[in-house]
Amino acid sequence: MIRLDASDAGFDRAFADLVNARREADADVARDVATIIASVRDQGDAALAAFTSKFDRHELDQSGWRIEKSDLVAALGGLSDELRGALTLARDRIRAYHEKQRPADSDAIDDAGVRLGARWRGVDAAGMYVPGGRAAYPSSVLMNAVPAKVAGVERLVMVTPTPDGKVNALVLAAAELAGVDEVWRIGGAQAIAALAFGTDRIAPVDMICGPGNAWVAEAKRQLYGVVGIDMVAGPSEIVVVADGANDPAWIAADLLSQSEHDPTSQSILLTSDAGFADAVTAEVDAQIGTLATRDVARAAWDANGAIIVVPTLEEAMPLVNRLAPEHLELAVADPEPLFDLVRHAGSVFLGRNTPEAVGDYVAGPNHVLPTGRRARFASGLSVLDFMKRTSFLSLSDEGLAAIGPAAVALADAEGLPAHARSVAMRLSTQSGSQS
Ligand code: HSO
Ligand code: ZN
Repeated sequence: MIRLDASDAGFDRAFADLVNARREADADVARDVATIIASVRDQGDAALAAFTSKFDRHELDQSGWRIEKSDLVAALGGLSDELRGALTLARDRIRAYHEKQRPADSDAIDDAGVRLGARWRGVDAAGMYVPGGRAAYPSSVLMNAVPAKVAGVERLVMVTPTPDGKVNALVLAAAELAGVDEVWRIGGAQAIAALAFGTDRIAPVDMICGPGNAWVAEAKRQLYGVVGIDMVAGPSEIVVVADGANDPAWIAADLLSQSEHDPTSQSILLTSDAGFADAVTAEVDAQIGTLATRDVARAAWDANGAIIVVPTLEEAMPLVNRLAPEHLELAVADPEPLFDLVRHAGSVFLGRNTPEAVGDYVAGPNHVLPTGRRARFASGLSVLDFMKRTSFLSLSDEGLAAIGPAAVALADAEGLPAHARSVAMRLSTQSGSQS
């Protein structure tokens, strides 16, 4: 953890280092991923079986390539009532929030008499990556699958590694609740390549969503263009802006809720109260050892944690905008004036009573958010990521007469005579029929 004070002489430099610190994949990953992608493109299912044997230590021909619908139903049925109820509440709230994102079609005749509009349609097939191991979160299954289904995606294909052949019942239960259509037991860059190109067994998809490790993220980046992708996700982060009236234990818990995700996660506190900064530091140290996730949380907090003391919380906000954090908590009694100053953040948690963890699970907005300062130009996962827009136009005689001559002039200027002629011919027929 580093502690900075905005009024210190070297602050600008130290803050710039914090903003620019790279916590993402290196060139070796890119090279390995390119090799894996090429193998899957050329050898299809045989490559998938070989990589699964090597990385996940089971043979797909024996353990089974797919997880069947009956297994998903059984996984859901096997949950405790409490957990099934919690997942169902989460699913319903996420669905209600995302249903409001469904865009409206447009269709209107403008002043020139030209009919113009756009129609939104879902992609036919989407692939969803679900990590194995530490980050196999049922909540993320819901956050990815529900917007896809709200968008009208008919074939939603989940891929997930089953290390040593072990399936994750919670993930399967969430898949069933969310309406996933197909599940394949493959993971890593090879699974992304299979979704993009298709194999004999697996039909290709049109876009791919879902978080993954550095290899998965790199595979999505390399295959963008062959398929659509939701985003390139990097390590998670939280920025908490808090005054001295908060309970230091609450704020410490919030910071640790992000640190425990991954050793590369980042948690940053900005506060105007130096004594509060000391108290939170002590609380983090006290709480961290009590977590079952302490090794990960400690590694992340030690390497990437930061506490920054600022003269006033208003002065924290330009720093927040430079960080463009994935999650931003404004832990003050009246967050509105600070909220008005936020320009770049994936999701904002307003007030002392709104911890990020509620948004991770059950509030409704998506928890798949832009990381690594991408909130400067990107947004959280939404229904729109699974849709595309088709524009349309239709010209009446009147409309063609109004705007056609300008098209002819521009076609002539660009040296494209067939363009000019295709418009001009229609215009002359029209003027002929009028005379
Ligand atoms: N905070 C994570 C999402 C998550 N948290 C899933 C718990 N489970 C990234 O936004
Ligand atoms: Zn989380």
